[in-house]
Formats: sequence, C-alpha cells, structure tokens
Amino acid sequence: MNDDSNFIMSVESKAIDLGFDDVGFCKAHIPPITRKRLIEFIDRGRHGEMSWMSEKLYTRLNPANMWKEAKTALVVLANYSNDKNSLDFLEKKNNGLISVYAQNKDYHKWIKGRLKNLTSWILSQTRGKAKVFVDTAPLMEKPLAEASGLGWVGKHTNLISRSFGNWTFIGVILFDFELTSKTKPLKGLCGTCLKCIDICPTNAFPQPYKLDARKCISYLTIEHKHHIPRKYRSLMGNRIYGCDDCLAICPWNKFAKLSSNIAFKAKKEFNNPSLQKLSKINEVEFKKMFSGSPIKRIGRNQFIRNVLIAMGNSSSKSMLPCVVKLINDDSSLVRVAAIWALGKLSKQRFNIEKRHNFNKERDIDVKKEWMLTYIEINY
Ligand code: B12
Ligand code: SF4
Ligand code: SF4
Repeated sequence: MNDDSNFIMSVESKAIDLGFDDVGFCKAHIPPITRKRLIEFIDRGRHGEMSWMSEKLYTRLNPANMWKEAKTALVVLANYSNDKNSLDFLEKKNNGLISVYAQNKDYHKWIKGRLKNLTSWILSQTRGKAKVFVDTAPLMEKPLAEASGLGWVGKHTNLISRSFGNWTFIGVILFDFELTSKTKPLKGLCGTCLKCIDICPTNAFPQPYKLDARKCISYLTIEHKHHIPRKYRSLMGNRIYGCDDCLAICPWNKFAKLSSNIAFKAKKEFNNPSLQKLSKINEVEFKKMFSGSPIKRIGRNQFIRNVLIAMGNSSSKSMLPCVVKLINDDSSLVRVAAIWALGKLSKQRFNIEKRHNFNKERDIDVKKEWMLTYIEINY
C-alpha cells in the first residue's frame, strides 16, 4: 500500500462518521516488556477466578498468537463521559451505585456493530482480511491503544485520553496488511500524582501501574461468582456493580468532553436505584429490567448478593424487612450475604433469626456464615 496517509485519513473520518470519538493505528504487536508484565500478573494469581485469562495466556501475549496473519491494529475509542461524578453518590447509602459504564446499554454490542461496518467499508477500498474485537477476546487492548497514540496507560492501569480523560471504551480491528502511520505513542503524563492509588477503597494496587484484580471491587462485584470474601464486604460500601473511584478521581477528567452518544447516556432507573426496591426483584424481573444491559450477565443471584452487601453497609434499619426476607432465599449466595447484612444492621434481630433458621440450614457455607457473624457481633 503506497498512499497510506490518504487512506488512513479517509478511514479516520469514516470511523468518526460512524460515531467513534478517536481512532489510531499501530503494528499488531505487543512489546516484550508488556508481555512479561502480563505473565507476571498471571503468575502471581492476580487474575483470581478469571481462568479465561490464564487458559488463554499464550494467545493474549501477542495478536499474532491468535491470528498469525495479523499485521496492523486499528484502535477506536468510544467516549462515555457523563456529567455526574460517581464519587458524589458514595454517601447515598440507601441507594446502589452502578458503575458509569453499565448505566445504559451493553457497550460491546454498540461498538462491535460499528466496527463491523467500518471493516466492511475498509475492505471495500482495499484488499485484505480483518477481525474485530471488543473486550472479550484474548487481546491486550490497552497497550494497542497506547501504541496507536490514543492516550497512555495511567497508574490505575486504564488508558487516559487527553480529550476524554478516563471514560473511554476500546475497540480493535486487526488487518492482515501493513499500514504505516506517523502517529507516535504519547508519553505517560501521570507525573507524581498518586490520587488513584490513594483513593482505592480496597488497596487493590500493590504498586502504581499494577492491579491485583482479586481485591478490586469491579472484579468482586462482576467477575467473582462466589461469596464475597468477608474482608472486602464493608469496604464495598454501596457499589453494587463495578467501581469507578480510581477513574473518577483522575485530574485528567477535567479535559473530558461529555459524550453525546445516546447509547451511553445513563438510564434514570440505573442512576442510584433504591436498594430496597432492587432487593425485591426475582429472576424474571431481573431479566426484564437488565435486558440489553451488561448487568444481565451476572444473573439475579449475584446481583442480589451485591445489593445485600450494600444494604449491610447502609446502617439503615429500614432495610431490615427486605434483608430478613432474603435469609430464606433459594440461592445460598443470597442467603450468605443476607445473614452478613442482618448482622451489620441489628444484633438483636440477628440473634432471633439465627435461633429460627440455623438448625434447618443444610448448606455448609451458609451455616458457617451464621456462626462467624454470630461470633463477630456477640463477642
Ligand atoms: C481483565 C479485565 C479487567 C479486570 C482486571 C483489570 C486490569 N487492570 O487488568 C477487572 C475485572 C478488575 C477489570 C475492571 C475494570 N475494567 Co476491565 N478489562 C479487562 C480486560 C478483559 C483485560 C485487561 C488485561 O489484560 N489485564 C491484564 C493485566 C496484566 O493488565 P494491566 O493491569 O492492564 O497491566 C498493564 C499495565 O498496568 C502495564 N504495567 C504494569 N506494570 C507497569 C509498570 C510501569 C512502569 C508501566 C509504565 C506500566 C506497567 O503493563 C501491563 C500489561 O499491559 C480488558 C479488555 C481487553 N481485552 O484488554 C478490559 C478493560 C481493560 N476494562 C475496561 C474497563 C472500562 C474496566 C473498569 C473501568 C470497569 C468498571 N468501572 O468497573 C474497571 C477498571 C478497574 C481498573 N482500575 O483497572 C476497559 C478499559 C478502557 C480504558 N480506557 O482503559 C477495557 C479495555 C475494556 C474495553 N474494551 O473497553 N477489568
Ligand atoms: S475500580 Fe475501585 S476497587 Fe478497583 S482499583 Fe479502582 S478504585 Fe480500586
Ligand atoms: S489519578 Fe493521577 S496517577 Fe492516577 S491515572 Fe490519573 S493522573 Fe495518573
């Protein structure tokens, strides 16, 4: 391909026409130092229960390991910045905090559809093959976005764009032909700032630029399918799906342009919903309420588990009737969280309910929860 710069300019304007906010190109290649860091992350077990990361480690290390013809990566950013600061809602303890990225439609679908359009258009202008990716494939998207000049990976391990701050999704198209772009990667601009590291409620950063996913509330509320480890429950506050603290505190957000994308505009009912109302939803209602939303993926039981942890952290006695109801839920995931929440809200009511329910409980984890909470609040 000779006239790369004209072609690149036309691709860029097509991407913007389709609704993306920024676009760049780089070689489909992950530098050895970055690969080494991914191996270290897995070796230390920092991926927790995300076994899809360790199982596909080799594939994830370099795009060519997934598709050996991959030569060029086109990387797009979709801006989802809104006008609310999630940190302002942490004190509204009777309401749940849903991460900004999940307050409307599932971004995967929106991005993938448009990436496919862009791919068809590109392949109609030139010969070649292509594959599209958003989030779920074993591909390291942040380093590709960085190499494409779209921003830098900050100390909180997310890409920061000079135009959109922290609030961007990344999408990638790999091509089997080479394109030479003049764009240079941006140098990291975190400087001496440590705001993201300091604000993290669970101390999930062992060092700047390194995250232990097992401690991250985003991981605990979304990826962790079992009982939430006791030591993190109080620290979760009212965050019921994902966490934005380290992103929201970043000073680079002051340059963020608000997203005009209607698909990412927060739905009113997902903006600080009442915990009591959420705790009452059954399987059918859950599916209906979160149809088309990324939240649907975690299922009703895991969602109610998160809601109950937030109820326990609310210090609000008005939550008690809803919490007590869930002590006999069919799901042991829900029962454990309900017992913990009850212990946090009322010692007296906890002791009454334990007398009624402990002996009939068959699940070993739930029995253990009764005992541990009993000891914790009585001694
Ligand atoms: C696994 C995963 C998670 C895990 C682990 C997060 C993580 N930091 O890795 C969990 C569940 C915790 C998670 C949470 C979130 N995620 Co996530 N996640 C991913 C996924 C699928 C893979 C990321 C990965 O490879 N991690 C492995 C480790 C090794 O990578 P790393 O932490 O990024 O480590 C790198 C750097 O830190 C750097 N590094 C390490 N040491 C050093 C030292 C120095 C000196 C330097 C300079 C650099 C450096 O090198 C490492 C290798 O590149 C990507 C999608 C994808 N396919 O890439 C989305 C992705 C990263 N997630 C995304 C989002 C939006 C989130 C959340 C904001 C959602 C939320 N609000 O709850 C949070 C943010 C939490 C956080 N602080 O990172 C977006 C980020 C977009 C962006 N602008 O960066 C992505 C790209 C999805 C997408 N397509 O848009 N996520
Ligand atoms: S998303 Fe929340 S819990 Fe996870 S690293 Fe950032 S501040 Fe910490
Ligand atoms: S809060 Fe500070 S250290 Fe963290 S990513 Fe933003 S600029 Fe970098």
